[in-house]
Amino acid sequence: LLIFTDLDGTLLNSDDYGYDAALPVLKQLQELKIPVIPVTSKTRSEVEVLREQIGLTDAFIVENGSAVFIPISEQNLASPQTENWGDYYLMQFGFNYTEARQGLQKVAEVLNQPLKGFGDLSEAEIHQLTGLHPEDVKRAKNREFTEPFVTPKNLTSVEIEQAVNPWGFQVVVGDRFSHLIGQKAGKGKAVQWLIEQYQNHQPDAKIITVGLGNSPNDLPMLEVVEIPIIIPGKQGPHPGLQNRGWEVAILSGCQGWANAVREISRRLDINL
Ligand code: 2M8
Repeated sequence: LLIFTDLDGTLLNSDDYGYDAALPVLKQLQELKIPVIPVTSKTRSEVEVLREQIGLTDAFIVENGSAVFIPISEQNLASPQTENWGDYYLMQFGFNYTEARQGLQKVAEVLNQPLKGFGDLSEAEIHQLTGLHPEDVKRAKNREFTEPFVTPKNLTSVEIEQAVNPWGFQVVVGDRFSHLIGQKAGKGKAVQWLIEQYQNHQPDAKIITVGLGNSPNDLPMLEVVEIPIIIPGKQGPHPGLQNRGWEVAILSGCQGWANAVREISRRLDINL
């Protein structure tokens, strides 16, 4: 069993980024050596802190599927495609941050209007927009592959997409920002690649994959797992995820996450 999970609004509450209700289940999963793999818009620095706090040790996918970080302790998941990168093996799918910043500038020129990326916003501004603690703002700003920008109100998503495509980028709309990411990146591609690494390592094992997400930027991930689960917001599931016949957790945020994972495990005869 592999559990892929979005963070904001899924494992973490959307209002206060809390995760306490999920801690007992997370602990049991770790004891059973069931990998819990974050798949998020967040940066490596943000995920590293969270992994420490909640006791996760497995691989993780950052910046909307731009990179997979595999801890060196999980050497069996490394492949000829991965590179040694500090304490990790890195599989990069997207651009680097300098390229993403240059991309945003070019797109702003084409659209003939300023686009405010994280690199243009002060820490105070990001704090105000996200409610992140100042220390976490620093980590969110410490980007390596993608640039989130404030979605311009006067343009449609099609217009933005058309402006970024010729430069090799795509736009992923997150909970609060739009994210400029490489066309070769994506939550779906990164998750699929990592599933293949697990499968290559255990060719005879029947690996069951679960994915949990709350917003349309999780669609590509939910489409490549066997058991997709939607975590609803306070007003119910996101309209962009409805009518797919996928299971919807009963509660929002970390509570919904914990209940849903317990329920799936029970059905798979895993005792949490
Ligand atoms: C950004 O990501 C969220 C998640 O969907 C968004 O687009 O609203 C990222 O920049 C992330 O690094 C940051 O932690 C988060 C804070 O809300 O915003």
